[in-house]
Amino acid sequence: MTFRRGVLIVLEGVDRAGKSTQCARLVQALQQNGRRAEIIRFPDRTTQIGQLISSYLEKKSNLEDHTVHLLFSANRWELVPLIREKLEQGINLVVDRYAFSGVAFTSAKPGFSLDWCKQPDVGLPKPDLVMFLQLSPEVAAQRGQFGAERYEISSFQQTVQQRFEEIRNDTSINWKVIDASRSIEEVHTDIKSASEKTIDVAQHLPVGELWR
Ligand code: ADP
Ligand code: 2DT
Ligand code: MG
Repeated sequence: MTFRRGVLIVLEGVDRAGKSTQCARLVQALQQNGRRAEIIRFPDRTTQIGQLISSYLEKKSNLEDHTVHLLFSANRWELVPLIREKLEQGINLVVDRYAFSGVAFTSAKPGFSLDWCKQPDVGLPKPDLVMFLQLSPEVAAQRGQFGAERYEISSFQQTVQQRFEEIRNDTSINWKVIDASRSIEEVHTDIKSASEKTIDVAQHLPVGELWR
């Protein structure tokens, strides 16, 4: 039997688009189909770097904007050995936010270019598929109020949405835009089908390098 690696599938999108809900549903569905699958989320708030980030997001501490950007990136790099190990073991990884959130959120701040924001993440394991859960701010608002975390302000989120649109012009990435305004089940059906197709193709290919 030829060896098949796990694939790296990322879900991105604005706040309340349904990323966390759909990551959990996808992992469950892949497992039910007899595949190995696990969830990873960024930021991973459990590590020492993740705790610095979490405290910043909860507004319990302040960090300079470049510094926190580099910490978000470092939080991905510290997980790379684990990510590579899992993929090599044939475990499919479903990732709740990745470097695209990193670029979209920091570049929504004044004085940050997309290009500068991308640099620290150049060379990360490249996702085989990035699904962008598309949702208008109006529909997102119907899904409940913002929480109290640092970036949960509607004017900032609108700028983040614009940055995501720019980032999606990057044709080196396998993007799939998903209409996230539908029911959880309808969205899930699309996400599962795109993921299964990606697994069939990408499991035979080497893992790429992001933005390189
Ligand atoms: P995200 O991780 O993108 O911020 P969540 O998965 O946490 O989004 O979902 C935000 C809220 O919206 C939750 O209360 C969730 O139950 C609800 N929700 C998720 N998907 C849908 C959907 N397709 N339709 C309606 N409500 C949804
Ligand atoms: P959630 O835990 O609710 O997803 O919110 N963020 C995330 C960044 O600014 N840079 C990054 O690199 C990443 C991964 C998005 C986490 C918040 O952190 C922001 C919302
Ligand atoms: Mg979430």
